[in-house]
Amino acid sequence: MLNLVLFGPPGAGKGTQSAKLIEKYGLIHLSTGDLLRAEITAGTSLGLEAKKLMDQGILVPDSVVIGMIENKLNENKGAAGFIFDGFPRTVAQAEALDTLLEGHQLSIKHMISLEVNQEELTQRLLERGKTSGRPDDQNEELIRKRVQEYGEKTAPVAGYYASQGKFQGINGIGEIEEIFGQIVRIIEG
Ligand code: B4P
Repeated sequence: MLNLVLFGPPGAGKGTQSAKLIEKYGLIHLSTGDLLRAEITAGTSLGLEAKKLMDQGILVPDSVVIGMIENKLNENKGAAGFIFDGFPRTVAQAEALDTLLEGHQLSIKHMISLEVNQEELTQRLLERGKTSGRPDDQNEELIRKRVQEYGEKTAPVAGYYASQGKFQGINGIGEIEEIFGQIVRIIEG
């Protein structure tokens, strides 16, 4: 089973590369960002709470996203593998994911980190904001806040996977196909 974590700051291209990996390897896509936006669209109480935080560029509580991932793992027993996109975003989430996977006799094979500088991230997200309708993509100050949250809470997750020998960093700037080729080489390496 191929279980991957796709990692990187907001706008690094995790969603973009996930779509290509799913097509090539038939993996189940678990994006906590997409799951939270679905809750917001459905108007659930969880979605209403999450929206308040997401609209400020702040991470939602660990317990909320861990619970969502647990449900999805249980719903997809027998899958060819999972791609975790935008999760884990804190060390507590990474530890919880390992525990959940162990309960299913599974583990993460690679943690692939897309490295992109702040200037490029801001450009990409403002560009996406013109069409995505996402409030968190339409304001430069909010984008800066998301990148700051990433630096403070999420970047340490890289060390967690490095200590397990699973961290693989790649340059996330360049042609989408070329970046995808680098990811495939890691997987098939
Ligand atoms: P997410 O939905 O995870 O989204 P993201 O980080 O904004 O984007 P991603 O990296 O997937 O970028 P994409 O491929 O789309 O998070 C949103 C919010 O949800 C968070 O701020 C947080 O509040 C909350 N949240 C989510 N998960 C959480 C968790 N686990 N714990 C707590 N809170 C959580 O690419 C962006 C743009 O760049 C696109 O327009 C794309 O076309 C473009 N692009 C991609 N690759 C490119 C390339 N190589 N060159 C040029 N442009 C490229």
